[in-house]
Amino acid sequence: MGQQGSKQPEARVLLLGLDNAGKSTLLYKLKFNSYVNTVPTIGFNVEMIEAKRSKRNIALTVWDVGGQGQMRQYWKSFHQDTAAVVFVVDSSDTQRLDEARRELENTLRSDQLRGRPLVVFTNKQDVNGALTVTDITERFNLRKICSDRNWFVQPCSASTGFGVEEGFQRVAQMLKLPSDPGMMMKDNFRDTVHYLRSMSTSTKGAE
Ligand code: G3D
Ligand code: MG
Repeated sequence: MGQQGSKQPEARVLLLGLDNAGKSTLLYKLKFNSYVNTVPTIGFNVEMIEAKRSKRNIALTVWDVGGQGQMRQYWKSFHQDTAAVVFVVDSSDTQRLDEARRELENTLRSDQLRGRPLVVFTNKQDVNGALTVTDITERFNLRKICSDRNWFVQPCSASTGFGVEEGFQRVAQMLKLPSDPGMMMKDNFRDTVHYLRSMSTSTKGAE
């Protein structure tokens, strides 16, 4: 399809977490380096961002799937072809930490995500009293639940931008590319990448 001749590797990143964790704020901070007044995501947002991996540019399609209860049943349909999972936690919301942990555990049980790296963003570090990386690593029992995959915990504030780019650089280093052993890319993924690329080209043309 349209990707013939394109040398730039592409990979899908899933952005998950409970509603209100800060996923959409994170995505738009990364994409536009600006604060976007978010509304609860119904359905999903998807954006293409460029990242560096071993001096090469790679294109990440980042899927922000709505975190509200009724949407969570659809998370599974996004697992296919995923190169890395990003899980965003509201570190200031201690009351929902167990709910977040359960959702993460459920996600990691997916066969299609077996061996895929995980980066947890402990978001809202700008809030007084926010839990630290160490707190969340322990409360989520990450060493145990990630014994069979690469994982990393990135402190961040999607509002201020602290830790956001750094965390995504880490995602780019850790993710599994379609050319890596055991990874396959399906046509529907290629089509999505192609579509997003053509959209961003036509938007640039309109400016
Ligand atoms: P979601 O996409 O995970 O559901 P959103 O979450 O990105 O919509 O963010 C939910 C709320 O958290 C928003 O506030 C947003 O401004 C806020 N938020 C996101 N990231 C941070 C952060 O790093 N620090 C702080 N203090 N707030 C953050 P509103 O008030 O618009 O609902
Ligand atoms: Mg959202």
